[in-house]
Amino acid sequence: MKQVAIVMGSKSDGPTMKHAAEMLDTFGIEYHAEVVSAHRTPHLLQEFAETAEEKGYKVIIAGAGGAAHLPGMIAAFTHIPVLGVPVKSSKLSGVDSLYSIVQMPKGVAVGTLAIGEAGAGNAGLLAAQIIGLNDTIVTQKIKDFRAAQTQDVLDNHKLDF
Ligand code: RP5
Repeated sequence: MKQVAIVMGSKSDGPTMKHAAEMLDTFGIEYHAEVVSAHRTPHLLQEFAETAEEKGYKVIIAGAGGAAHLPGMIAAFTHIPVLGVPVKSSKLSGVDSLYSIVQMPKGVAVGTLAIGEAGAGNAGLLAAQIIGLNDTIVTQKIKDFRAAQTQDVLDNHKLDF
């Protein structure tokens, strides 16, 4: 069963959001991915969010750029945790995306990640950590991933210059 949904405002967000997908692949977590635009397909957004629970999603990762209303509007229609990824925009480098996502009104939550690839990757990691709360195999894979990352730094921390 696909426990995570990755949605994005445009196909142009794909190169960023694929980092969330790759992180989920690392932990063997299946996901559904599709384009859902808050502004261009508002009725699809509502239908997606309102049917997310019956589809079995446990976490929704939503990435968008510019006037990035997608994560907040999905959160408005569902109780499922939403992780928002601000995609780097061409005009304001993603600060607009970040501000559009992060400042939610109290009572409707979006967990906002960093701008761009790091945020998308960490959204995938955070989704895996949430899934891992009820999945010991996923949790062990996350522990192994973190240990390998630490070891890689320790093995390469001496500089020659
Ligand atoms: C947002 O507008 C999308 O999330 C995307 O980041 C941005 C630009 O979309 P395109 O014009 O490239 O489709 O809705």
